[in-house]
Amino acid sequence: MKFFSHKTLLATLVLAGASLQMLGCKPKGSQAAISGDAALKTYVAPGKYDEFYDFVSGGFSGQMSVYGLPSGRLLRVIPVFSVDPEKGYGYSEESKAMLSTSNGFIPWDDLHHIALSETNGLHDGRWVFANANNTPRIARVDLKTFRTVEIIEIPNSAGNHSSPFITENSEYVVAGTRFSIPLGDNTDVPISSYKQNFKGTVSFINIDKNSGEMNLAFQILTPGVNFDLARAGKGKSHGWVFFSCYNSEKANTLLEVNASQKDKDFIMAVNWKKAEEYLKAGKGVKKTVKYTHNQYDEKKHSATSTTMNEVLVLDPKDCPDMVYFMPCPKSPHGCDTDPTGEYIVGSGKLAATIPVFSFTKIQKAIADKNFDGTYDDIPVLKYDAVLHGEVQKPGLGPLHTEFDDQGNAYTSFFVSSEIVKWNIKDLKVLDRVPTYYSIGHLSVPGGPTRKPWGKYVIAYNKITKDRYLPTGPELSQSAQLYDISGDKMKLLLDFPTIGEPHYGEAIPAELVMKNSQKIYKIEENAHPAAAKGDNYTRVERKGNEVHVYMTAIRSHFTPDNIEGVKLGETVYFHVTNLEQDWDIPHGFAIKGANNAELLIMPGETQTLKWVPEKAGVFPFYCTDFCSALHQEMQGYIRVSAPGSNVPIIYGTGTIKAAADYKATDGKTK
Ligand SMILES: [Cu+2]
Repeated sequence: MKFFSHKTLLATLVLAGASLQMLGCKPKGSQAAISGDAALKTYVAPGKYDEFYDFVSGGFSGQMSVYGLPSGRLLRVIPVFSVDPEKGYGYSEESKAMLSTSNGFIPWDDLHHIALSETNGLHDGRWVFANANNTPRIARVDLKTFRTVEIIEIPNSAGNHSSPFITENSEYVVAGTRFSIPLGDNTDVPISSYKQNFKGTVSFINIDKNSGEMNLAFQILTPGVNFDLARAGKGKSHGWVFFSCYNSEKANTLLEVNASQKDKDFIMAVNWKKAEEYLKAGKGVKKTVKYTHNQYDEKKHSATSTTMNEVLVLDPKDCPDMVYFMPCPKSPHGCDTDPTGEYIVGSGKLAATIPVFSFTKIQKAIADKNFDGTYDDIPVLKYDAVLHGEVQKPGLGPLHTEFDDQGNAYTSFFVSSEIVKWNIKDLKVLDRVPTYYSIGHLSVPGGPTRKPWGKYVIAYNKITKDRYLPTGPELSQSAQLYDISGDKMKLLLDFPTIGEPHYGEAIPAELVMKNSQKIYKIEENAHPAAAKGDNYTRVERKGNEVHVYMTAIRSHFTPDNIEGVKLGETVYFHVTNLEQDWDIPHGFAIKGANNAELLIMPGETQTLKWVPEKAGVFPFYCTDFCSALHQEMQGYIRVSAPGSNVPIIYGTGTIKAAADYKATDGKTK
């Protein structure tokens, strides 16, 4: 047996003192929280796959990121609401329409929440939905391609926070407005007239069973509160959606004080089956609005944007028995239904307890008209009549709850920076672990569904501080992975995230990877500017525009020499990637373009717009390393003075004049 020398002992004590000082105000057990086998449990050997995909919001990056779990490896950033020069998203002519709104082209948004599509209350691995919190929109990402294929704007809304929560069979995704606003024709009103003129809405966006296409089915007019989060009922509570809301005080200034006056705000319970009946009975009032509906056609490799002008609005005043309020302490954020659909958990940011409501009791209170008056003419159910019970002294600042497959709930606590595990039936606290630091949402794989897969809980944290090497004033955002397979939760892993990770949903990899698309079939390419072979390549002048119909294949562009463009003309490069192999994209970039690159997948056509600003010869090249001769994959385009008589000539290897080609069908004579 060895003894510590005095020197070693002294060093150990000094170190211990230093680390105690560093720990300072951190949660207890910061260093001891890692269990011995954490590395083994998160190790995914090189060449092996992770067990889960985790789709995580990118917050103010406007994008969604995809991680493998349990490794925490970043697999992909999917551009959704923000332009992405890496992928040409929002820069290529084809993708610009995805970011069209009633306010014009918007290159950015703030993506908060994720909803995976469901069938029979289970994740089906088809689509993932995301919300834009700034300019209200919902996006659909196709999990065959991991690409954003649809974005629908939400009218009569401002700050689409309470979104895109999904019903059990993906009948609807919902969208509750964070800000109430003046609606209708005259919105130019004093802000101080909030109580008279400001209204909220919740929207129900229908999802087509087969195509996934979204359609704004109806909106419900609500009092001027702020909607925060929502969850659909399941099982016995199928047909209902529960929305948390704060600011029942209807404050319009200094909300941190003025919207925190009442002991209880509300969870709003909406019976959407009833709403459907009212729609059928013609109770929906057509309102004139303006919103865009953007769709990406995977055959034409192009997005189109359609302006919509109408929405059906249901007013609870005309539709009794459709909307109820349940009192919920205090400024609730999370509003989560357990796997059975019987329990609805409210998480009041300023509350000292967690109220758990019973769907059975809600139904009884409605039947018995057990009301505590009304709020803007909408019945308020008696708190005690709908309450299953309260979790006592759970922690500080409860935000959000998810569930495992054993009847347990996991609630995040922002203020006390921890995850607390408790039993849904007897409401007893079972375990708590610190998070580093200030957790917002959390997620259990399958946690919002009828059959959670359990195994892990992931913390999405608001503050990172000292968890990684410092990178100046701005630090990476952070998530943490905990093992929940035993009685006690165990911290396994920290991993950095892109933007602010508000929320994520994880799904077993096997449900997604089997559908993953490898290429776009060239014979199915219906892009009007596709060149599906080198003999279709050409350069055409159309008025003030020059269109280059170009192909890319290892390792050359056709054409790679182009002359005859005149200053003042706009050049469109329509580049078709002729490859039919997985993982062989080609890129396209040209010197001095006020634009991004194109990144063109096998079989795809994309277009770069370029307005030359001076005469000269400009090189272009492939940006994505594609072969041993990738560096040779380059070309030149010559731009001449406006009055020049340089003819259009082009080619690769052999240079031809434009006259050798028929402009109409692009085929050689
Ligand atoms: Cu290349």
